[in-house]
Amino acid sequence: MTAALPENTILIIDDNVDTIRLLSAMVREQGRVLFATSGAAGLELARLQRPQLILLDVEMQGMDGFAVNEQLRRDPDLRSSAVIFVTAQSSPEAEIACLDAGAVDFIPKPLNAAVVQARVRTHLRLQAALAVLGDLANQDGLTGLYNRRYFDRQVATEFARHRRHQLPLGLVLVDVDDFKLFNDRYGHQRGDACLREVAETLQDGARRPGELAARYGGEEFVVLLPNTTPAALARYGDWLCRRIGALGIPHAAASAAPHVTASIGLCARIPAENDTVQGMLHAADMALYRAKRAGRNRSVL
Ligand code: GH3
Ligand code: MG
Ligand code: MG
Ligand code: MG
Ligand code: MG
Repeated sequence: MTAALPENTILIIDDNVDTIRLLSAMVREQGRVLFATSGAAGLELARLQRPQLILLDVEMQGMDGFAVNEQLRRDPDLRSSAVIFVTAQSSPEAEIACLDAGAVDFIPKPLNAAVVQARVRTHLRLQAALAVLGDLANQDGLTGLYNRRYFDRQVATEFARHRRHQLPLGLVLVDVDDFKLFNDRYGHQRGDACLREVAETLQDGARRPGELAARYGGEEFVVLLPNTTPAALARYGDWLCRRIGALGIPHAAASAAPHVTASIGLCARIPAENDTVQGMLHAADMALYRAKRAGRNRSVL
């Protein structure tokens, strides 16, 4: 028997309490087991607990299994939970209908403990592999920060949310100063190590809920700060600039200081009706350009 991985959560949705009891007993070694006796309650739990796997009864009072599954597949937050249908209708047509609906598998009743466990084991393994791939797809390989692709997706969502609620969105563009000279002088390996240290500083400065630091490309980074006023963003930019300088990474060829510094361009505003993410990023980029022109190692709004 495999030890239960603490991160695995299995949600059982079934309107029959006896079936829930039976299934729970079968899979309890394989993860944390939650249950709901109706589709609506199951969706609520799935939203709160994000289970890896949902064992879903097909025939239920009220919302049936197919209706629950449709809601799960439609919701981007719930889509990553894999559904296994559990049903007494074991015709080939019923099985095909379950898989066509987007379920990963089908378990026929009457339940056989060894079969249920084998299927759950297999799908928990696949779910773990998918989670790893998902993380990799969003991550920058050198620094471990989120990558541009993930940032682009998140910033679009956040921009829309800030526009809807009329909140100020803060964007921070960070560009390492004279980095070409750094590479020329110290070599690419030291250059890579330098980018990792700067990235760690950015990660450290973006720990509150909703904050996000990403590698934008090359020696450029971006930080997204939800609900941040221009005044607060200006303070953040200055603080971040000091933090990067305080790393004290020697850079004898730099123009602004004998250590590695960065220039920072800021943009904070409540998105107007005709505003775009590109417009805000462009504004931050213009501010960054002014920071460079003014002598680098500074933050400009
Ligand atoms: P400025 O102060 O105007 O920003 O000057 P800069 O030299 O930093 O800017 P430039 O755009 O001329 O050069 C950026 C350098 O960053 C050139 C490129 O080789 C280096 N770079 C980009 N990505 C990486 C990387 O992943 N590792 C290393 N070591 N260097 C990188
Ligand atoms: Mg039922
Ligand atoms: Mg650059
Ligand atoms: Mg440049
Ligand atoms: Mg640079």
